[in-house]
Amino acid sequence: MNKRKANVFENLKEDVYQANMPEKEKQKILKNIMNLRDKKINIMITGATGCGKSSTINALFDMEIAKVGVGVDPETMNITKYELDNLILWDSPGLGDGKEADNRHARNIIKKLQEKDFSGHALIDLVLVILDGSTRDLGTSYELINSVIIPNLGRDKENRILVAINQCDVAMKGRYWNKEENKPEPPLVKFLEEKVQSVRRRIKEGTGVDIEPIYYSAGWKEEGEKQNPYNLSKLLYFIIQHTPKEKRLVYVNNLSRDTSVWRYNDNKKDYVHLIKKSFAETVSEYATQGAQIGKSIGSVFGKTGETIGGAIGGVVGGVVGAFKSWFS
Ligand SMILES: Nc1nc2c(ncn2[C@@H]2O[C@H](COP(=O)(O)OP(=O)(O)O)[C@@H](O)[C@H]2O)c(=O)[nH]1
Ligand SMILES: [Mg+2]
Repeated sequence: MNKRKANVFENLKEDVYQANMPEKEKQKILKNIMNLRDKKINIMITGATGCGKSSTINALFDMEIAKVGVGVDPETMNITKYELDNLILWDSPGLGDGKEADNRHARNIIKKLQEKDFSGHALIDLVLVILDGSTRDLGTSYELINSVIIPNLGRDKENRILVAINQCDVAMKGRYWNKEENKPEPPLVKFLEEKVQSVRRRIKEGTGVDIEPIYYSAGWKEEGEKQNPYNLSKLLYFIIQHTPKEKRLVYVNNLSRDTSVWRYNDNKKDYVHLIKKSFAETVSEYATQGAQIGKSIGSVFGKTGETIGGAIGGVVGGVVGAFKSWFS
């Protein structure tokens, strides 16, 4: 585990100071880096009590911030804000806490979705809706997605909502979960893929919006025992794809440095590689804007490459070389 906290912006600056290029170009790039550093990401995380919002936040990000499994008082429960540098999470109760509480939650969510940032854009970049994969009745979740969230997302709806089905390990009451390899066996995979399709269909029918849900497990910890997450890298990859490109580097400094959380994923894609590549794209498209450094970009940002690689549990040695290839 890499204990040093990543600071991708400091590394970018250092790389530029040390690079062999005209002072004028350096100044342009440094200014771009400052701009990237000032970007903020706001994510709303919502879903029924017990679906795993807190567990998901703790698994993804580098801080034990969200209390897991705390009893909720629907009367006082509201949106909780977590700030990790420029990454801001809004943990919002979903529906299913009774009519009165639900009305209040819905109002709070709608108000938050309508909020604008200082530049007049919607404050919330992305809504992550978490469903509890172990329950049959997803009625209140469809209500939340179809009647509360999607109608209030404004334009570009597909890119601002991500639906993720958690607790995939216990979707069939724990059957067909391979504990040794921390992955679902074929009957559970089939069950989960059908669930994904039925969620997709229900949202399409209800709103006309076509989204691609995914399934994962945030894992769990209990005195001395733990189960690692599954498809957490996939979830992060989808989150990044749904985040405006110029904001993506904000994640790098705040990801969990526990390499075991990123390890277990379906093999449909090499998510870890794709995540690094999306960070590299932000560097190449935004950090160097207006500057002439051409093909040398991979060699200029060597240290940054190490940081990005280390940030999601890549083996730091060997990452520098790989960084060059992420740009191609
Ligand atoms: N088996 C299993 N349990 C989970 C998973 N994610 C969360 N849990 C458990 O579900 C319960 C509720 O989780 P929590 O994160 O507090 O949900 P929240 O109310 O949405 O914040 C806790 O006991 C968690 O340990 C998972 O992927 N698999
Ligand atoms: Mg919680």
